[in-house]
Amino acid sequence: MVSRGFFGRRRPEPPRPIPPGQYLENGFPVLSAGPTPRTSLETWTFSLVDSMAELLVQWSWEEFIALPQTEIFVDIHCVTKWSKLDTTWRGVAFDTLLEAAGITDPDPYIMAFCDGGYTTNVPTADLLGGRGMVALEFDGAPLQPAHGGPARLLVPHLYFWKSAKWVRGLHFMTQDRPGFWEEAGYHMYGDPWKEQRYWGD
Ligand SMILES: Nc1nc2c(c(=O)[nH]1)N[C@H]1C(S)=C(S)[C@@H](COP(=O)(O)O)O[C@H]1N2
Ligand SMILES: [Mo]
Repeated sequence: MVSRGFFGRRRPEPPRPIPPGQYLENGFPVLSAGPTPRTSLETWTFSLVDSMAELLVQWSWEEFIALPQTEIFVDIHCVTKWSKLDTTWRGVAFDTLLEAAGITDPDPYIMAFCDGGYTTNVPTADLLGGRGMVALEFDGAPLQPAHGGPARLLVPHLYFWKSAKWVRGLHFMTQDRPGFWEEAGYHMYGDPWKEQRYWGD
């Protein structure tokens, strides 16, 4: 199964433009605000929570990996100025989560929450149409713990801090609110092509 949001348009071969102020990185730097949490897959769950803090749905690991998965092929851009081209990810598209949960009219924002306490806010529309997923694999292998394994949010068209590692669920919100880095001065939206790095950009 292939997601149209990522495969629908043909991209030029590298070298191709990268967002302003970025440089190309061939490795895969690890950037974490704290230690790598270790949650056993027996107790791992993924939850969707509504704006009144009511649990809408909760999947166990076994249930989650049984959901339909998609593969995506994208460039990623970190606010610390590295960009990495042609990364391959596999996971469960946000559209699939909504469908599985029977949610047809989601609130306009989400706050991703994670093991370790990290949070980040994203407009719901930015996750729709194949543009956001919960990634379980990178480059054909299970996501390494340092890179967010067992599961991370992936929103590749926004700066990479929006791609929350060790994600455990999404809180829907009726209004936008800042997450961990957004409270500390990072931009509320974070479009790399507009260099929306910090407040006021
Ligand atoms: N839970 C959690 N997710 C996180 C972070 C974090 O500190 N904790 N750092 C963010 C930032 S600032 C970046 S650039 C990317 C880095 O992902 P990587 O370590 O896989 O390169 O993860 C994002 N997701
Ligand atoms: Mo970052």
